[in-house]
Amino acid sequence: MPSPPDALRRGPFRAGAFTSVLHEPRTTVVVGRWLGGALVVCFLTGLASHLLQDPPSWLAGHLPSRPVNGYRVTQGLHVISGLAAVPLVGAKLWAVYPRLFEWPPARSVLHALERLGIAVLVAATLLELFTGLLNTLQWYPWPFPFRQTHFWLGWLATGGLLIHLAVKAPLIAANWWRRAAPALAQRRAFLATTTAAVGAVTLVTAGQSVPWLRALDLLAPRRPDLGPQGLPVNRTAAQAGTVTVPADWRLRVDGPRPYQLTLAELGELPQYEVELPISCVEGWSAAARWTGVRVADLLTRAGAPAGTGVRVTSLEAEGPYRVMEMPAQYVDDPLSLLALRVNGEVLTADHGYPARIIAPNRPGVLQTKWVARIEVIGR
Ligand SMILES: Nc1nc2c(c(=O)[nH]1)N[C@H]1C(S)=C(S)[C@@H](COP(=O)(O)O)O[C@H]1N2
Ligand SMILES: [Mo]
Repeated sequence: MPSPPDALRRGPFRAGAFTSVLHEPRTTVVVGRWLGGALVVCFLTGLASHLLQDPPSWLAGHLPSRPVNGYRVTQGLHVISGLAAVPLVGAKLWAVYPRLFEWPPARSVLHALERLGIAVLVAATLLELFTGLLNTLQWYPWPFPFRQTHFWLGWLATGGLLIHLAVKAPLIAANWWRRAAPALAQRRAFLATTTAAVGAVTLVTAGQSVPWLRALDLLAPRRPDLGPQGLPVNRTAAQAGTVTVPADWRLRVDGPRPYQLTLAELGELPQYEVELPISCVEGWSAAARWTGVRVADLLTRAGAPAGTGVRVTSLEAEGPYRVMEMPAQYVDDPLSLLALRVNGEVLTADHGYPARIIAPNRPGVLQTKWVARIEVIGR
């Protein structure tokens, strides 16, 4: 490629425009290792969340209903690693940003392609972290669907990251060990500051899913122990379009022997008490004590054999979580309830009165509130 004339070399493009000694590979590699680790955890836990929430049909029957807190842990880690990645990506970009003003801007077609790849990687990563952060705040100021966009950006960022690692492998290897580079007081201070920033961000937000950090949960959007009946509400009855429960509400169960039950009749069936968390995809989770009827018992009564999945429909007029499908392994799990009570009290409207679903190891979005109908959908 022909070199651009030197007269164009101004401002940050000048030689020696950046004076910090920390724009060097060892600092970049150390921060990059932490960032890479956070992004890999975030990607894998995000993938797990996506598959649990919206499994392809070949997988739906194989998702495990145990461990009970599985989704709580993976989604907690997803949000913790994503938030930790924010200061890390800042530190990483600061270490390398002088490269943005490299001269000449492109030495060869390959070099130009490599820079383009980095642009895609940086853009996808920043957008991914930004949309994820806003999602934890339940703020969706964009016209595109969050989940699909977040999913595909995740693949783009992770693919870009793998290519980046492959291209930089020699440089990373050469700077991996401490003895590879001279010790610098500034580097130690910079890494210590970065560690402190990550620690602070984690400590003041992780309490939204880690019970013993709850007292420090200052910046997270939720305190998992605050809310009616000791449990946050993600979407109130009013936000769901003021769900009206008809005075003659009946649970309708459709299967080989369809039937309907009033709330009083449901209350007369054998009741079970389970301790299960609501693990919201938006980052908070909280355990509660639920009481109600086993979903499996309701199906047996409808003449459905074990091993049948169901579709659950809410009274809600519309909304993405109005209809939910529950594969057979969750239906058959004795912990899966049609709950009538939480923490010893009849459900309030916001927690899903008159009846809601609670099942182990499932995302909060699938814990359907204001249940109207359960229908057998086969194996
Ligand atoms: N019908 C219906 N059920 C729903 C929702 C909804 O919007 N509509 N929100 C879900 C979400 S996102 C979560 S996290 C849980 C929260 O339950 P809670 O509000 O009782 O804590 O309910 C789920 N059940
Ligand atoms: Mo949620």
